[in-house]
Amino acid sequence: MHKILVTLLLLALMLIASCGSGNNAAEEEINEETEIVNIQASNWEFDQEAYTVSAGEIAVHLSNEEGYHGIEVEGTDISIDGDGSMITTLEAGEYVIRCSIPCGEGHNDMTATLIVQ
Ligand SMILES: [Cu+2]
Repeated sequence: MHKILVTLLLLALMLIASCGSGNNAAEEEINEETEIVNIQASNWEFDQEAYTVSAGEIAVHLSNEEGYHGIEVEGTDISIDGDGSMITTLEAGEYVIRCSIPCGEGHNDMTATLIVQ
């Protein structure tokens, strides 16, 4: 009887350990120098006209406050649908942020600028 209990306990520990190590790609490590851009989307605008960051590694977070939107940043590999995050490296410049999901009448007005200095 005691052996069975010990076996069950070990199995439980192994399950917990394997869950804990199952990192998904969205949780890539963010180092201290990574700049974070928080973008909030609603119908039909982003919360800022322009977002400014320093060149280098940046983490982009998109959250939908209202409706269902996404972003694409022209000239970069940034593409997020709905709520999500992406890490990428950008050179200095100005990039156009657009909603990537046909979200209704104001869709074409959903643009903003990402300024990388
Ligand atoms: Cu849209």
